[in-house]
Amino acid sequence: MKYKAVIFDLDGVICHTDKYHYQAWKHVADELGIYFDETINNRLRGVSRMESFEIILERYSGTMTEEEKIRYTTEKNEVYKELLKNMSPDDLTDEVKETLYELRKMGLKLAIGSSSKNARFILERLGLGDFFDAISDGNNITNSKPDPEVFVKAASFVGEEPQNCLVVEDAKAGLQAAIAGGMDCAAIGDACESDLATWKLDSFEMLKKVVA
Ligand code: B16
Ligand code: MG
Repeated sequence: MKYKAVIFDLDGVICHTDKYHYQAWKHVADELGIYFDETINNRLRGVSRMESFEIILERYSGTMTEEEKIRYTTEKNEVYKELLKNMSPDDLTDEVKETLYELRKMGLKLAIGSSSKNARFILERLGLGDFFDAISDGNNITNSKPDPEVFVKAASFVGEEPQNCLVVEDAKAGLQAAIAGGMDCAAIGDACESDLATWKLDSFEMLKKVVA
């Protein structure tokens, strides 16, 4: 086996909360009269909540105090959490579920490395609350991707050296984070546009071949 552990990004890899992030940010952007579309939303993948808001504010002509920024990011999170309540185990595809169970059968340790502070709630909604060997998320880091902290912590939580871990990511910032942490990375979805990845996945189940 090439690796001992696989560290999965959550949003855009295990599930598609990206559409809910979009809707919640759109709500705030509309309130402020800021132009916001799917292309701008793609730049928010893997980026922390406040850094995401700073990207949205690039198109804002006014000024905003730190207090106001906290108010709007809190509002975004409230809208987002309401949308997350719509999620259920049906939002986990059979392909992702079966692949996860097969990787576990192969003896790999499986962890989450997500920038989201809502990661545990999302995993519970998906019926994966107890599945992973470790969860490293927005609550246990100081620096978000492309800083490697979230993945370095995930590797240490499962007791593996970075060189024995494979990171699976849908965001360029996540690929950069994995590389900075000394890990191989597999790109899926949007991240396939970057040439940084060790592997490019055409599908989630292709992971079984990549790790073998
Ligand atoms: P929250 P990931 C990231 O999740 C999202 O891709 C990104 O859009 C979001 O801003 C970030 O989590 C923080 O999320 O507001 O829930 O703390 O891709 O790292 O799993
Ligand atoms: Mg992601």
